[in-house]
Amino acid sequence: MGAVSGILAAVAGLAFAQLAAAAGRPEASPVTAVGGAVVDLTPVAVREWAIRLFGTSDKLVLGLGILAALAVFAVGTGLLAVRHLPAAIAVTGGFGLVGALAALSRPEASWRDALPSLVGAAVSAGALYLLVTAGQRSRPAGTSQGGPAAMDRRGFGRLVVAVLAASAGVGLAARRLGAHGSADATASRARFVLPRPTVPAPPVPAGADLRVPGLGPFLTPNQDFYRVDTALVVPRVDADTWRLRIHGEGVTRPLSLDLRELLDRPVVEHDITLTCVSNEVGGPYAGNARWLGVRLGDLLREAGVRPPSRGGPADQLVARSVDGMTIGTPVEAVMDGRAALLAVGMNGRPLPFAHGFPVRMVVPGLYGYVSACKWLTELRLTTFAAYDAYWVRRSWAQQAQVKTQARIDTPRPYADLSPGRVAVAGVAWAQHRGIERVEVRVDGAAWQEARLGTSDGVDTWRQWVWPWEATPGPHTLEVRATDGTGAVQTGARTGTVPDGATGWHTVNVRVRALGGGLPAGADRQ
Ligand SMILES: Nc1nc2c(c(=O)[nH]1)N[C@H]1C(S)=C(S)[C@@H](COP(=O)(O)O)O[C@H]1N2
Ligand SMILES: [Mo]
Repeated sequence: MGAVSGILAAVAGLAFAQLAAAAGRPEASPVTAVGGAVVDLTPVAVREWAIRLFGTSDKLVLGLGILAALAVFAVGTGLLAVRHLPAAIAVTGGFGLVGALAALSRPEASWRDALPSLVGAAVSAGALYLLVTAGQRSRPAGTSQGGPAAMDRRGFGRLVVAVLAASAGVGLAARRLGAHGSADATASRARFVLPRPTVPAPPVPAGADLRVPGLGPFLTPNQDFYRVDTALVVPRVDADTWRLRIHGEGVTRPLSLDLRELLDRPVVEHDITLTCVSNEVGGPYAGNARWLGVRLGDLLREAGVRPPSRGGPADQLVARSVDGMTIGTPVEAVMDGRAALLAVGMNGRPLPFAHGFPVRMVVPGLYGYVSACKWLTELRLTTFAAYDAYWVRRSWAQQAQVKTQARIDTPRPYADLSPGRVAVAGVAWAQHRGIERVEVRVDGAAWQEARLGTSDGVDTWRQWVWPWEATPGPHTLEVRATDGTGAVQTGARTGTVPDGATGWHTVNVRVRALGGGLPAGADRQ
């Protein structure tokens, strides 16, 4: 009885909290707020471990973990309530306070964000009181069969059903309201027509895509593009009310622009490969897209900014997103002529919400965590000495150029292959320096030069393929790239922290004996 009451009270509290959050800010829901606080407080080693273990499902796992913890606490509180109701109600209030404090600690929070947790705790305490007192009345405590206790047992049963029904109803209403709340943003994206590029990118060269089975397309489709961010609910920003503010040190003409004003400026198109600093050697956090947007360097010049090399006082550009993420980028890199963009388009479509709609940054040559702020809302000029952005406060480097990497996409690790010709293929990247050569070696023998896909410029990855005459037995394939400056990728293995992993991607495979599937040697005469 206590356990059931505890769980039901928690469910009712969560349902009402969700409704209150949906009516205000979805980020203020207790589960999301506590989850966000956990994400921000997680030590970098644990975060990297979770990413390795769960990949991009890490958020789902976190959500399930929080719910599981809540269930345990709910059962405990219910059991306590049977013995000492006031104590259980106090504990419930305590949970409400934790949720409220978590919500208030989130970036951009206002006092209103405490309400969902407090409402949830009040409802939960009320439900707990009703359930436990009804349950206690139904205890046989010496009364005869069929007496008032049996009636009260029915009363407890009815109360259980009523609490469940109310929670389900409120939960559904919260979902409805949540969908309605983001309807303006969804509509604004549906209405948003991408501007025509003033400077279109030439078509991707025919030979860039080698079309090797097992190798992804040269341009990564938006729905397959990796996603890395701290947002537990994807921010859905209304393009009609979106604004960007540019200010800070050395800004002589501060700007505040809405989307139309931003896109009154020349719009360019550029292919850029984006990679994550958390990507292990051989890992999946790399994608290539055709981006459409306004040149950030031009916009900064318009605001009166001079790069440090021309005497400007600010060397760091801090981008801030609607969810409070801060990302610091060298002003010099943004203004050195490369295609640093405030992007609105990704592969011919408005940015998907998950990739930063309506406006994000992309800077060729820099990892995403120091360049690619999604759901952008503010650009502030400052110095690296004066300010550490979000990831820098979590032991990542202040500045980080993308390191040269090559990846074997086919064959897959531990593949079981037939002897004979095998296409070994993958991608290699060294954004803004370009890829000049890719080499493969088998079992530590001499490096063999792979064939490269046609270059689409220095800012994108290049596909590569190498024909291997595979012989029976276990084999180790290794790959290394040489960038456009002639520097050969280092084989020294380092981890992702603080500024990106190094080392050669290595894949172990097994080649069957001739005749198919027989153990090695069994087919020998
Ligand atoms: N607002 C916001 N922008 C962000 C992040 C984030 O957590 N929040 N993560 C950054 C990181 S670490 C990377 S690698 C890229 C990933 O962009 P994508 O999810 O579109 O692939 O976004 C960057 N921009
Ligand atoms: Mo990243």
